[in-house]
Amino acid sequence: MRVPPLVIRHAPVLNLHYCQQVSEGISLEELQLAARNHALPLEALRWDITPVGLHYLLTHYDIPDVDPVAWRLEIDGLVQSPLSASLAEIRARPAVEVAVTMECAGNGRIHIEPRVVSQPWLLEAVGTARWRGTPVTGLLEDAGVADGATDALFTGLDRGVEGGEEQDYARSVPLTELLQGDAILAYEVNGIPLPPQHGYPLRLIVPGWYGMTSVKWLARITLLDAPHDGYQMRHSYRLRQEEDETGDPLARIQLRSLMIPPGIPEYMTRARTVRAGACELEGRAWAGDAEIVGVDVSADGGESWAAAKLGDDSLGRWAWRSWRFAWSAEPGEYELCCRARDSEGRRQPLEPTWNLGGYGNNAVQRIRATVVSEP
Ligand SMILES: Nc1nc2c(c(=O)[nH]1)N[C@H]1C(S)=C(S)[C@@H](COP(=O)(O)O)O[C@H]1N2
Ligand SMILES: [Mo]
Repeated sequence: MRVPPLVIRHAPVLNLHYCQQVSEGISLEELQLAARNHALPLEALRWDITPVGLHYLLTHYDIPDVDPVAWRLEIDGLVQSPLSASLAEIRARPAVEVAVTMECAGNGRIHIEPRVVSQPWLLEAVGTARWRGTPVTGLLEDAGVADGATDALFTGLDRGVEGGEEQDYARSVPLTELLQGDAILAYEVNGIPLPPQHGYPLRLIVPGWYGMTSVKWLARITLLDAPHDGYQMRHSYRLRQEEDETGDPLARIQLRSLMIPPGIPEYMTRARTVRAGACELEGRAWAGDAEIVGVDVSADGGESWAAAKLGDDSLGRWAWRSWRFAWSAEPGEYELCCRARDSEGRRQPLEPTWNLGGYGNNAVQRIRATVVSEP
């Protein structure tokens, strides 16, 4: 049965907190997705490493029920010797732990006009975790990459219907990326075995790439002589203007910064009330294809900017950087913004650009705040 397209009109909520007009409201179908796939509460940006239950989630179909004893990882296709490994065998391999900021390619989608209907992310589809596992390269070396292999297809155990096609969730990654990069097959997150929602018992983690690449509930790695042409490659996760256009595949995470909303929220609207005086604004900035070199802050909706102080890079190259800015808040109405700069000379755009899937919108965050001297 199709869920009736009941329209929920809450534009003022989004207006006040994000200063963006959502013209049509969101549908019950979108709410259904949003309830399953939660975002990072912005105040959770305070932690270097996102506590597991606060990391964002995106699961296209159902979380599969995996028996860890029966489970095996198969490696086949263009390899010299196909492999099959148990969880214990994978855990016995050389292990690495890497802090990775992961972000959904659809993050920011709700702010793109005209509206794109899918998982209705605001700005918080991001999180940073310490993933522990074994490098993908070691397993590929053991299987032996055969001549002609160019891409590795990662297939998950979750199955569903999307765009009218029944499918396993599956995505391929160019071998050059895997052989040079820091991709791992992870069985732990933040020191605990992967919880069901994050891909138990094993998932791929491709640092620096948008989240769709990091296939959860991994069952099989198949080496191919071309990129996989399944739905999640051919149709989803491409920057396109038209349905019949091929477009460019989404790959690495574009630069973005976010701010912890200061002060206290109003329950429904999330509008902020800030006490006048010294107010430390803080947040995080990240990019998957460059280094963050600065973050600028504006209190007047982007008219004027001042540089924030970047924190250290102790989490490593694949994780976000903290930033802080000393704001002396005087009574009045403000629109707070933050804007990252990267080592390639790029800055976050002030406005989103439209594309069919609503991907890659890294336009600056805007937070309305009222500064008051008395409660
Ligand atoms: N098997 C499988 N892997 C998947 C997905 C999925 O639906 N199924 N979603 C992808 C998407 S779109 C994202 S953004 C990330 C989210 O990872 P997380 O839920 O652990 O945060 O997982 C990716 N891996
Ligand atoms: Mo995603």
